[in-house]
Amino acid sequence: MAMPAVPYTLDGAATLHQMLRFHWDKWHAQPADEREAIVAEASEVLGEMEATGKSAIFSLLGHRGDLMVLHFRDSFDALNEAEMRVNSLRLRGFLEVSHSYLSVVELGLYASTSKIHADLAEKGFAPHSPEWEAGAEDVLDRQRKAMAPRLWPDVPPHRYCCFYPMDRKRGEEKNWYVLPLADRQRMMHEHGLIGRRYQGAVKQIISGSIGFDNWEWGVDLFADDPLVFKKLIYEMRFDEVSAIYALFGDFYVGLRFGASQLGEFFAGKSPTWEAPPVEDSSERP
Ligand code: 76R
Repeated sequence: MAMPAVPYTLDGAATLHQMLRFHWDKWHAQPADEREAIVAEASEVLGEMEATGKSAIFSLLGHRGDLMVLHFRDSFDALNEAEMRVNSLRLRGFLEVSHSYLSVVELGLYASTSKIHADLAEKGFAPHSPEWEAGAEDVLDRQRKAMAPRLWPDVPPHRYCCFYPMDRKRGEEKNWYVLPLADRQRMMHEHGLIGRRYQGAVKQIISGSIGFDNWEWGVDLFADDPLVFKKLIYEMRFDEVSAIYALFGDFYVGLRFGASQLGEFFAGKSPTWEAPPVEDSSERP
């Protein structure tokens, strides 16, 4: 009996990265009291979003934008609401969206997919039959509950963020998508072993973007030392799944700061970072 080739995934927060370019010349042409009022409004609105733990502001290094605003939400509807709140700010008149990325937080279940298939087959269910689908949904539902904190994350409170999109190769010679599930499972296991050695130094959030954006995944790494990004990504390049099957897009590296510091930022200073207080998540829906 041919088993499905697709690994199960657990899908969580709707995720939007907004990369924004700031029009400094236009800004400096504004009277000081206007600028102050515009910053006060932006600090208040973005401060409210930040206090939920689900939105964060970063100062981007380099030419791909001045700011990155990251949002995790419960639905695409809530994500669009966040986007529209940013759009409605007076500050938006000085900001141009230089790039954005839409994805959904994803936990790939390479480790357990073949076990789930084997259990269902042992019960005599045919792949994709209603009993098969119901049995799989049962297991996934339990995993979804156990993994809830990782599926619905707050933005990790670290100073540096490294975001980039990725594909798995679909070439004539090397094609991830035609490999047997067992081979992909083995390679993803080895990938995970490297990653686990960086636990504590880096927090990674993988989001899936097939059907949503131009690449297949978004990778977010958060750390208090930016060199950790280079070391981790370099080490992974030598690992089979990255060496052969990984394709990368543009990298965005940002420094986190608080909405209350927007005044400093728009006065041309690089704000320092102190993790802002976040409302107790147990009080949130
Ligand atoms: O079995 C396991 O333990 C693996 C858990 C795991 C999955 C499923 C995992 C662990 N990742 C997974 C999926 Mn990852 N990851 C990246 C990059 O690829 C590169 O060379 C660089 C980009 C980094 C730095 C990284 C870090 N990972 C994925 C996927 C989806 C692929 C798919 O489903 O086919 C991609 C594209 C991807 C890429 N990964 C880890 C890390 C780290 C640090 C870990 C360990 C996390 C931990 O255990 O706490």
